[in-house]
Amino acid sequence: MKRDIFLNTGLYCITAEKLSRGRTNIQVVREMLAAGIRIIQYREKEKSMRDKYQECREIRELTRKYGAVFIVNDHVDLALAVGADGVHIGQEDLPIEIVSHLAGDEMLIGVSTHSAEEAEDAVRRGADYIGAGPIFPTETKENAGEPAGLGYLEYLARNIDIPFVAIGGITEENIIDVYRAGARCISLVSEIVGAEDIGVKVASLRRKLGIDAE
Ligand code: 3NM
Repeated sequence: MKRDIFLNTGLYCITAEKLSRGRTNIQVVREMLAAGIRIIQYREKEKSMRDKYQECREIRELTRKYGAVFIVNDHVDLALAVGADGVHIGQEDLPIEIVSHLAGDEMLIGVSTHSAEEAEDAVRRGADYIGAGPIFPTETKENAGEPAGLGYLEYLARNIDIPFVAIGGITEENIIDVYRAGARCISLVSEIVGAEDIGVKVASLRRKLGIDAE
């Protein structure tokens, strides 16, 4: 398993309860899975660790039922505690080698990158995939930094051998440009969690990418 799951998976979905129109993370994940999404990342910056643990346990059960990959943002301990498939970390978190040592061989490690230097460093240190963003301006992530632009995706498509996920400011209007720049795995946060009907939104994004619904 490991890296292969990212090839041509299309949409990588992330929770963001505040932007979810009053729906809970769990409700949103249920809708994502029902819409055929097969990679889910739990991202939650505000709740207590205990609440995150309870939600992640539930999401682990749901994702397992659907055969979906489950990745936990920020916390390797939480990822291990619930038997997640992966952990996603940022540039300010523990070094990749340390997370990798703690997580063991089977767990996927994703790393957020914002430049060619960070991407190459993440590959050297053993990341299984990288996040590439923000591609466009976004308000969903605090201190996301200046947009890296489509040129960053073109660079990664030509130069990086591990999968990468394009993220940040991607919408139904610009997703085709992201695809054309070389991204084969794409993450849209507010566009999906904030959709009135997540199933309809996912189907419509897939049509834009020319991916058949599962
Ligand atoms: N990470 P939206 S941007 C979670 O650049 C996250 O690493 C980013 O949200 C990065 O699709 C981002 O609503 C938020 O713009 C993306």
